[in-house]
Amino acid sequence: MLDKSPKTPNVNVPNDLAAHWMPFTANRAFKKAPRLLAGAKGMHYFTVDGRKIIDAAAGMWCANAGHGRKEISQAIAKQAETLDYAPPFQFGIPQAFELASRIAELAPQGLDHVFFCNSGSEAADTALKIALAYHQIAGQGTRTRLIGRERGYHGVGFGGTAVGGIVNNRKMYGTLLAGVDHIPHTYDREKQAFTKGEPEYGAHFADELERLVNLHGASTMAAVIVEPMAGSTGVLPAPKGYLKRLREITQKHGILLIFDEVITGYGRLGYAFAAERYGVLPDMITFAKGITNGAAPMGGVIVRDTIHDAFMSGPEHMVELTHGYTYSAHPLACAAGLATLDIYRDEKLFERANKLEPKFADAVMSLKGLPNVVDIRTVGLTAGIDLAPRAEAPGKRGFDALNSAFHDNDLMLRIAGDTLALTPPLIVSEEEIGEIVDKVGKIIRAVA
Ligand code: PXG
Repeated sequence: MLDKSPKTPNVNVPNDLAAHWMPFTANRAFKKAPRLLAGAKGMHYFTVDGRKIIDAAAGMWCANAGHGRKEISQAIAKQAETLDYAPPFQFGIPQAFELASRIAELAPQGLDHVFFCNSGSEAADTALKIALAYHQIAGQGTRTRLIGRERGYHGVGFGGTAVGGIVNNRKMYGTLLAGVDHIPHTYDREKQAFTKGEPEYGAHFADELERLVNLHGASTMAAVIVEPMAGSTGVLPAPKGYLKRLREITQKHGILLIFDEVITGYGRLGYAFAAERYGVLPDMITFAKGITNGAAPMGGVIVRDTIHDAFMSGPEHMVELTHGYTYSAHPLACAAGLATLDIYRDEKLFERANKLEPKFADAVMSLKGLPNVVDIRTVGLTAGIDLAPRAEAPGKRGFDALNSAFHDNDLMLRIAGDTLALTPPLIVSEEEIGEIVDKVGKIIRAVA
């Protein structure tokens, strides 16, 4: 029940946590022992009680340039004063065009058109809708089947949930979309445990797509969507050669390939996009998070020329794609995006992540041998550490680690069940990597 009796206002700490139903959160546990944040600067958060917490999660895979970047906040403030909002349908702002050009420039050759939305979930749904519409326009309207991957995460819209492959995110929501299928995930602990970077074993998991083609028929298949590195499920880097093989199979059968780069985009794997790291050209790339350093909501889809151009026919007064959001290319997000891309460029943060990768991998691998550590995976500036689950309580050891990190070790990390994910801002120093790994070692012992 909400306590609606008069209260003394307190600017720092809310006196009632009941009203806010928190997303993807264990609400009751949180409200008993809140993890409340009040500020952020560089590599750190500050709690409401004034503790300084080192951020090993870039917020939630967003703040690649670190927190509290003045260039970004000032750009947002200036934009809010000059033009707070403009309708994105039938009107435009110069910043949106500039940002789209800058993003297209960073993307692989041939991916030259950007459709804006406000989140990774919207980006996934947008890409899936573009794929379906494209096939209709191209005279192949029978291609309606969408293929995701087990353990994949593409946000929480109905489209993204349907192609997603995390059972807890799917099982409560009915039949989702019809005509969806999944290829298997790429993880085999026995063959891959404690690998730095892309595992040698597992390219053949892509061949399962051939099996689905044989089952459903290529003429029914619209698109395959995968994360180049599966993030939310607990950091699963693509096996060597896997993405290339997916590209070959999709190309052979006229199926579009969508890379969900909501996490891997903007430097996380040491390149602007993972597509570049793997030398594989998808038909669409979805992005969000890092585009604004997390400072304003924004997502989008980068679309291949041939797909975009197919829509540009028919009477010129007609809307070519009946899709978009009130806040597509929102002025504040565009301003934040432009300022963010300046920082990434000027500070060479993608290259920085690339250079730091081996040191980061070595540091995290040093945790091998600690109690309950059953696997460690690293790629780019990201690591997943699997802890053995507590008997009869899957997820509890991970949850305990999250709490031990925040309350006792001044560290923020992400958890996926009993997997700890480390994914610090790309500005992280070698010293700070050492500090993070030391803290994680203490936490792993504390939850043993
Ligand atoms: N695609 C991918 C690959 C993602 O990682 C989304 C889509 C959805 O984005 P939005 O902006 O709609 O949330 C994501 C989101 C975690 C974690 O703990 C990861 C995400 C979200 C929340 C938690 O790993 N990724």
